[in-house]
Amino acid sequence: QKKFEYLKVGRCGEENKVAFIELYRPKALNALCNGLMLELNETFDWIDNDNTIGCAVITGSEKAFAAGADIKEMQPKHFSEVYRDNFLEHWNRITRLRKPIIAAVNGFALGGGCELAMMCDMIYAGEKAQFGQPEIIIGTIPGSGGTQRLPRLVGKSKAMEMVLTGDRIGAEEACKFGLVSKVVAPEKLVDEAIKTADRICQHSPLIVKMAKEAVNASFEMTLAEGVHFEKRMFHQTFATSDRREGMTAFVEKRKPNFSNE
Ligand code: CO8
Repeated sequence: QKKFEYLKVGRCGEENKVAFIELYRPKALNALCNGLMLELNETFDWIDNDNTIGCAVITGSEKAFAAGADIKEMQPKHFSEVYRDNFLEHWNRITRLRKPIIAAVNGFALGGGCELAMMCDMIYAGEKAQFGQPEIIIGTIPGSGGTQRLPRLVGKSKAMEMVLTGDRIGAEEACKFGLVSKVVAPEKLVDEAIKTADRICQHSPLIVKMAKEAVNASFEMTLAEGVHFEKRMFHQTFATSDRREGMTAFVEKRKPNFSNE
């Protein structure tokens, strides 16, 4: 695996099908500088293109998942520059990832860090994790989906409270509001996320992609459009060998042997 400056990337899981990404910029609490984001995007290309990878897990350190966009990098910028160069436009590459990605969040997930976690498919949190959109404190607003994804996940009142005050919420509260689906002891967090990734890897990778696409459609479509889209996708599973194998294995009382076709 390639050596990166700001990431540790590898493979794990029972059958080595899980891509593992650790944000590694300890001096700056994993603040998301441009170099780090470019390395992440390169990693996402690899995950999408490598057919032996079924799922991904992304984490940070025990102290910080990521403390936001790099404020020192942003501090001297002017409107003309950020508008002209479409600053941060490439930060949402992760939302085009077709394989599932689980964020395992210990410590701070602030600003862009919280937004990065929300762009993942699910978030598991360590008991001491803290989520927040503190941009207002430094005179700006969330710039990578925070004002849009947070209200969809936690509702308007909690999202407004977080975005307008900059106050952080802890793991339990994040779980209560639906931002996070599981809270575990910090030292068990990564293993727990890998365990879930491994479960996903047992299924047909082809059908997993279709399931992810269908769930994501619910955020972009009306209910009627979404249900129609789902039905068509459901019908399409009947064009795959893996649908036939899955149902045949059930009938024959054996484990399925999926081919990704
Ligand atoms: N950018 C750059 N450096 C940072 C950042 C950051 N976001 N966060 C922490 N650091 C650095 C500190 O400057 C410090 O470096 P140094 O030792 O050289 O002074 C080092 O990390 C350690 O930090 P602290 O000493 O502050 O550690 P504490 O434990 O005292 O405090 C906090 C931890 C509370 C997390 C504190 O560091 C903090 O408030 N950080 C800033 C959090 C923040 O405001 N984040 C939002 C940034 S704005 C943003 O994300 C815009 C989103 C744009 C879109 C993003 C797309 C994904």
